[in-house]
Amino acid sequence: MRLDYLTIFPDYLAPLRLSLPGKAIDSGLLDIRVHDLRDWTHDRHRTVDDTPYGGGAGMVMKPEPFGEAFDALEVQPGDTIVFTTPSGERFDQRVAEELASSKRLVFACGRYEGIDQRVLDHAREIAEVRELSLGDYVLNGGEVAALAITEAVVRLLPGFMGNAASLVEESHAEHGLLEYPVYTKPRTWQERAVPEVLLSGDHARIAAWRATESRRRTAQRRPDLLHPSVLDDGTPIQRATPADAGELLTLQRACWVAEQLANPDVRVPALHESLADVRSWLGEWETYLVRRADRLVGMVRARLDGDAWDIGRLAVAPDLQGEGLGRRLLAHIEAVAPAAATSYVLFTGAGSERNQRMYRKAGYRLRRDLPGPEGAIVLSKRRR
Ligand code: JEB
Repeated sequence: MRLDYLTIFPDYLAPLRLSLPGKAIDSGLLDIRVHDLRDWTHDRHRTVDDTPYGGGAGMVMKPEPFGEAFDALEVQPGDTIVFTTPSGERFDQRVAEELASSKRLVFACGRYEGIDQRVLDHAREIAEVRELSLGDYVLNGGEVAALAITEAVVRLLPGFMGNAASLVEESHAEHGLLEYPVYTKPRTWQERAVPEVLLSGDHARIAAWRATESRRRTAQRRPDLLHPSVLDDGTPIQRATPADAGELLTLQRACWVAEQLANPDVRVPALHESLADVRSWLGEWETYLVRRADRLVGMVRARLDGDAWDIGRLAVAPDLQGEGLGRRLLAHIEAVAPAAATSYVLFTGAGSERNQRMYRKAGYRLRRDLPGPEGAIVLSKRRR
């Protein structure tokens, strides 16, 4: 694989030669070339930046040096130009695998406020382009991101890691869980013992322990990996903010009206709540919502009460009821329950057949032993 780097700080990329095995470079598996972008300037000051059109703070990298560099390096169709940028697609293992199948990667490392947009538009006409971001935090330039991406890609190249087994074992990470904790000698260190199961020699027990630890860690640290917060059609389930209070109140009222109209014989308990009330409980309840076509169509909230995850206000816009959105919101709020929760508890209107049927199907059982508000019944379910 050929790797080119365009940067105004070529020394910043010197670690490449340290971190990638010399063997891979010497054997020709890797051909690494770091270029000083200023080599393609022509003025006395070797200028690579200029003020932004439209005004604003900071400087923008001018297009000509990049354009000349692409020409000089004979970037061509089939090559991939990687722009590291805070506004890029998130770089992850899947992207690393895609990049690993490329013959040549050309990293364009920006600085200042970024690179003139026309460089990207031009790049798309001469090669494949990926705009990639390491994550949601701000760096001063693209070099560190280019280093990280390189390391993640290069270790995937066939013949790079002498150890084939360690690549196989990593399929674990690709199953989308965090790694289990690892231990080595000595058996006891500073009064801390290695978990007994790992010394047992019982491979089935060890595998089971590791799987449990992986899940526990993932649930605690990265619940998003266990339960991607999107509906089947890609609509995100988002955390509510105080700015959503008005729409949440409107959705609750619309649901109350629909519920009362559907059950004229029962008196659906009214919600006497103001906008200020909603804003105030949003601070105490973890609340999620779903928007469709810029309209709030679903919500649910929960908070921890002892070891119970107290779920409530599950609401779906009346015109969208019966499409499974309520079930998905329920599954979501269950999935995000903190590790301390050992059961789910919720109230529902005593007269609401439909809701009760949905909760029963989701595994909830009537709890006559637990107190609930007037006109409501209490349901609960053990956490698995
Ligand atoms: C990458 C870069 C800058 C707005 C603010 C700051 C070129 N995950 C990441 N965070 N920051 C970057 C990144 C990646 N990949 C990154 C390239 C540049 C930041 N800046 C500074 C630009 N715009 C300039």
